[in-house]
Amino acid sequence: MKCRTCGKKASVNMRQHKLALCKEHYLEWLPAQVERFIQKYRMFAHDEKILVAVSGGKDSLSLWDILHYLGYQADGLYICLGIDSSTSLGASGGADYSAESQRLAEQFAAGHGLKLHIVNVQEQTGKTIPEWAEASLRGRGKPCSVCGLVKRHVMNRIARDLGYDVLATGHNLDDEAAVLFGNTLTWSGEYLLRQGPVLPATSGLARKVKPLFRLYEREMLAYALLRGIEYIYDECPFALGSTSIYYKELLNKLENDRPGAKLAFYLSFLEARKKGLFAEQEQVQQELHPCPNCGQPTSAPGLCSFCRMVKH
Ligand code: Q46
Ligand code: ZN
Ligand code: ZN
Repeated sequence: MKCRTCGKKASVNMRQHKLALCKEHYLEWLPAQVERFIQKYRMFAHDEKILVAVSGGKDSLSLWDILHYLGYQADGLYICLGIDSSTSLGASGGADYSAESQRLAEQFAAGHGLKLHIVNVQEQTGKTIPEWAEASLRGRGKPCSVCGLVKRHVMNRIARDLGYDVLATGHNLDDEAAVLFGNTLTWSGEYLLRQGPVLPATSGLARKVKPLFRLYEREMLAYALLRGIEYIYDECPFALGSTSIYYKELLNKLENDRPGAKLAFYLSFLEARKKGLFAEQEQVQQELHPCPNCGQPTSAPGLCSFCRMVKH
């Protein structure tokens, strides 16, 4: 297989794009793609301040790397969840997941001269994520819903308090297609409506964007490896056995037989939405009001779910 640009031996072959590239040209191609999507979906401009949610994994670190390379003003935010080897709740392995991912995020920031904000959930709320999950779920189920709630709250707060215009996350096409697949199986109109590469700023919350949403997981993996980015290889121990991993595997089977199917699935959804497939749901948007404690918009009467959880 030869590089389409220079004819040298290719390092990455992308069947879905009928494109093979050598290392040098792949490392030029991928950021150029990201720039094209930033423009096409009007994610942000060069004079805006961007906050990248960095987990220490390959996608978020690569996103930060690419935005820096493209000349955007992007700072990082690492949220320490307190997931370590003492974590119970049925998770196996993942020894010191949080400590190791924080070390890698800090190492990346220092190596590139970038600013990284660090928020420690335990210091801020008195408990780690597994402890919050234990307290609110009493050992039933995974801590992921609590974790998602806390991460969203912290990201919104930091973006608002420090004056960031945009919050960027490293979700790739495989992540987005798996969520879409799950929402489509149940035709969850409300969730489908909230899916997309750009969530406009509302009620004092920064705009949320996913600049990698059209890139396949394996394209991102190739980028991180070829760029020599050191990232945490293990997933969070609570991700093991999740339905989203199962959906990813199903979609990979489909992709294997029909290269490009995953991307087509996601892009057709965006197209259908643009044509008004969910117009009805769009009209019954929930009324939001600011939480009397933290000021973040919420649909719940009284305190938002985060403040309710932390106050108890
Ligand atoms: S970090 Fe948190 Fe994920 Fe771990 S506890 Fe679940 S939600 S799996 S992206
Ligand atoms: Zn080449
Ligand atoms: Zn609140």
